[in-house]
Amino acid sequence: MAKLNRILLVSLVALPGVAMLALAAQAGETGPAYSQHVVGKLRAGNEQKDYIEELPRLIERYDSDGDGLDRADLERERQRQLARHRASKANEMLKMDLNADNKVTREEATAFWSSARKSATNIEQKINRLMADDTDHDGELTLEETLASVQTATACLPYLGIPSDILAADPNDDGRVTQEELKDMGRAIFAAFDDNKDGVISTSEYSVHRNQFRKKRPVNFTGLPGQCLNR
Ligand SMILES: [Ca+2]
Ligand SMILES: [Ca+2]
Ligand SMILES: [Ca+2]
Ligand SMILES: [Ca+2]
Repeated sequence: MAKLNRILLVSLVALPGVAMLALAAQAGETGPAYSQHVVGKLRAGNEQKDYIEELPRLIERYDSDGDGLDRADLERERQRQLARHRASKANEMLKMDLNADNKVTREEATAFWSSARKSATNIEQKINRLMADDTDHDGELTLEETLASVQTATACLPYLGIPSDILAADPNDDGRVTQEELKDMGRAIFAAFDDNKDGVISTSEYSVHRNQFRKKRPVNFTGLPGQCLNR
């Protein structure tokens, strides 16, 4: 669980939504917005029909009301992710609460981690990391302190792993990407790859254009509060 938690935190921090926006602006990228997620579904050997038929799946799982992908869908998914993350941190903390008072002391954490296989230094490091969330420094890490630390750490994270760039590439910019718009995006991308217009993406067409699309910076939709964008 601790490992999972670390992986989640690393992946949360590593995804550069806001940084990407800044870089794109610096690089002065122009041209039509496109979604890396939509490009990413295209494979060498694809016929247009097969590629386009796959695309609805990109948004179906988020678009729970079936009216296209909009900001509310992204926000709901983001809230789900963050709630899972809070639950995971609370679980980590509570399993060390050996006397069941909803607080963890250094003594409890030491008792929890003590084992012949861990060095004293290793345990000390773990405890220091844990107790860094004891924000009032009273020697007791409460559940509230744990949850508040997660909230602070994640408040300005972008839409992680959620295809928010599809919304950023909305062709008519009305804040909603319908299945038909998504397919239109796919058709445009397919046409950009299919140099000889034979309706199939050959291996060489794929590799040439995949590299070109990687160099273009996709537009990202962060949807984050203003104070987060200035960080
Ligand atoms: Ca306790
Ligand atoms: Ca405390
Ligand atoms: Ca739209
Ligand atoms: Ca072709």
